[in-house]
Amino acid sequence: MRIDIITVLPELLKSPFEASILKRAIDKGLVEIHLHNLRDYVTDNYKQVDDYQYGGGAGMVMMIEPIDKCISKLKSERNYDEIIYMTPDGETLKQRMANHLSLNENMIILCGHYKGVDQRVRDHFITKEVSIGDYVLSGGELGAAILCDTIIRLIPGVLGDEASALTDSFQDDLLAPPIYTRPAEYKGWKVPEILLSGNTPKIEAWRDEEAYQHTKERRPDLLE
Ligand code: 6GU
Repeated sequence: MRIDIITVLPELLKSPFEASILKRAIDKGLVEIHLHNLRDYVTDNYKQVDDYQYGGGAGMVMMIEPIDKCISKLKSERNYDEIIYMTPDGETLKQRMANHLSLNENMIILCGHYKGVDQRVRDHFITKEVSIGDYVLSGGELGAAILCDTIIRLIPGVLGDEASALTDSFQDDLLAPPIYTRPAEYKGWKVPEILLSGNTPKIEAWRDEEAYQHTKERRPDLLE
């Protein structure tokens, strides 16, 4: 998979891809991340990427020309499955969306900033608009990092234990059951006996029930 991220703040997006699972995925050659600084696509001397909005009103708007230049150059080099715009009024990111996007080969992610982008960018270039939740971020960069994380960890070979992505919270619309490791007793607090029994079918049944109860308590909306 190849992800091209277009941003006015590339520094903000460097560290997530230089650590942990995402770095390992890149090192293994399973994913390529390319950061594009929108200012590199500005022709005027002031390196201006935003301007006042027509009709008046507070806040700057990202201009169409540098975005067009960047997206058009990328599109001339390869085909893209999706051109995503990160915005609070996009479709809310859910596990199902991450699962679908993880099957793609090439994607562009455009990070919104200021008030957002000129509507013509959304009308003519964008194929999907994504929000990461009902709150406002200063820009789309942190949202893009989260979107990339959810997608990349699903690519086969990225996680060491192939089975573990399938047992995550939300993967079957349930929250994860409680987990424990050594010691079996700490300050008198015991690990549930069943987990020490070695009886795999019983352990699985216990985990399923715990996941169900946990979900019913915390996120009953997931069971509807
Ligand atoms: Cl993707 N961008 C911004 N600016 N705010 C958000 C968001 C994205 N998702 C939720 N809030």
